[in-house]
Amino acid sequence: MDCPVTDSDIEFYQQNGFMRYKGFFFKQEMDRLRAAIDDAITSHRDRILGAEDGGRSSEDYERVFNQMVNLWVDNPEAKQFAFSERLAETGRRLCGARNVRIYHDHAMVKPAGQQSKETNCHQDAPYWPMDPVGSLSAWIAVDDVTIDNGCLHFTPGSHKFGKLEPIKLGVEGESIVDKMREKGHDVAEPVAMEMEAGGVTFHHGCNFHYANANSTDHPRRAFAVIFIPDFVTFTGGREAAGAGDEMTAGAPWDHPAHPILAGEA
Ligand SMILES: O=C(O)CCC(=O)C(=O)O
Repeated sequence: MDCPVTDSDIEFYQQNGFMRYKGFFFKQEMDRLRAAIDDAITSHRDRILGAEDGGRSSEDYERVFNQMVNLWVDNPEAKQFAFSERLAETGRRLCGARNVRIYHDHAMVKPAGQQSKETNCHQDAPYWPMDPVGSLSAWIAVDDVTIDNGCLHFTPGSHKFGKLEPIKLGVEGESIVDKMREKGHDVAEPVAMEMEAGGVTFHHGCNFHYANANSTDHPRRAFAVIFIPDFVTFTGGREAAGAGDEMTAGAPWDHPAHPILAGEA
């Protein structure tokens, strides 16, 4: 397996809480993934997450993006990417785990044009039933992503603030970076992660990140996979695969809905 991670990548990730790999996948592979996402979104509209999901409550949420989770369960094409050993091994090395499991995958299609809204600056970790922090996302650019169509922006070093209060995604003006600056914290300027289709960024669950509204004429598609390191436990309650009742709060993640994708069992 041709895993791109070097020692200096690991150091960069630990310092900054993100890492970018341009050209991680071939463009032709993204043609397949794009078709799989379009098919999933059009044929399973009932599974698009809306205002009620996980505290992300907002009537405007679908203008931020149309989001669908766990495509891997019934979409073999999407599963090839969600279960990519090279992707998982890259995440595993960056976060320094013995192994990583999948939490869930998700397609995020940011609609084009005037109705599009920004993805507010937020952390992911407050929405995840996990402790300690350390889980991370791999975010695959399925289309070319630019500042204008909603590439991600990461805030260097912000993961070191740890897990903070969740903010309301889709609510105008809600921003974790603004909240922290109002409290007098020194927060770095975010950096834009423009890249062509096939590029992948990895980000720590506590990194502050956002994406602009998509002001172009075409939807912006992304496919992300969240990895749980072996040292992270389940904190109980509701979780994305609906397996929370079959797991033990305070214990390591161990359930067929969250298989190990890289590293030793
Ligand atoms: O794709 C987006 O606009 C936001 C993605 C995001 O917040 C994430 O993957 O954690």
